[in-house]
Amino acid sequence: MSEHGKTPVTVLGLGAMGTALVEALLAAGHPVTAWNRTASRAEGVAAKGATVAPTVAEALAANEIVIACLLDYDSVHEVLDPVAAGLAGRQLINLTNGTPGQAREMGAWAEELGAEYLDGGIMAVPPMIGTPASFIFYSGSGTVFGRARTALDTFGGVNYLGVDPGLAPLYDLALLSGMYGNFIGVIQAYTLVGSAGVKASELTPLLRGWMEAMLSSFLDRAAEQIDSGDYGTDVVSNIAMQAAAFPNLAKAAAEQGVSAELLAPLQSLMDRRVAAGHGAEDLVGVIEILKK
Ligand code: FVH
Repeated sequence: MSEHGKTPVTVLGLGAMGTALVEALLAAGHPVTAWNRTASRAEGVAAKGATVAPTVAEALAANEIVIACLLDYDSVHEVLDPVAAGLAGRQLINLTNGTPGQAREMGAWAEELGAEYLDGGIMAVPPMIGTPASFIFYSGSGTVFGRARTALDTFGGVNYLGVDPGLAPLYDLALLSGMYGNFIGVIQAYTLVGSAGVKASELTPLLRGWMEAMLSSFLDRAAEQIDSGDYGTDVVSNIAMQAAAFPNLAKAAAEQGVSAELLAPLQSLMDRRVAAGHGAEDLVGVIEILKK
């Protein structure tokens, strides 16, 4: 504990996100020891009060709570494997993006070395860290989550999902899947109107209103249908109708001389669902193909 009762924390990785985490901890009065492979990237946080460790081993030795925020799980192993013995007695919190399988492997590996492990999935970009818009999924050791809680609270909201370390990345990647699906549709919309010389900013208010209206009604209806397994109730736009109209999106793109490659996978899913006899049901029934 610092003289102000704030838990001291070690942070490994001072990329855009690691730096934002360190700054949030320092702003809340937590003593921070930081390490980064490229030492020059530590200068900014050093100026704000972080202690910069010259080696990973010294960073590990400095504090019981160790947060890793590196590029990927391979880089976490690259950094920690050579100093693995130093993990004994540590509480390792890994906020690096990865898969559920990677998180479970790392949790088991850390445990064998005598460390407790908490995984995290950050649902924010660096400027959001420390604001109410940021939140992080955690799963793994509940003990670590409890002990590190005051430090973790400085990053934004927290959502602890249970002892399986794979759950935090699972939820993280589920939300990112939703985000990327939306982003890619928006990019296609801008491409299509752009082919007629329309500025993206002209389309934005129309697209925003449309997306907000469609997505908010879709979310609740889809969840209800998926949970019940009944895709045929209260269908206002059945999938057979949608599969018949959907080719026009690609045809319009071709007429305008732009690519429709982003749309092909959904056309295929809709066609297969209709061919399997589910044409009268709702679009969300394609989940039955994805599940297999
Ligand atoms: N930035 C974002 O918007 C997202 C938001 C959600 C969470 N992600 C994940 O956070 C992890 C770190 O992302 P980042 O934004 O800090 O990434 P970079 O700025 O590219 O920094 C990468 C750090 O990783 C270090 N590093 C990379 N490879 C190695 C290695 N083999 N050995 C040691 N360190 C390595 C790198 O060090 P250096 O290049 O400065 O020496 C940076 O510290 C990530 O999982 C995101 O998916 C961010």
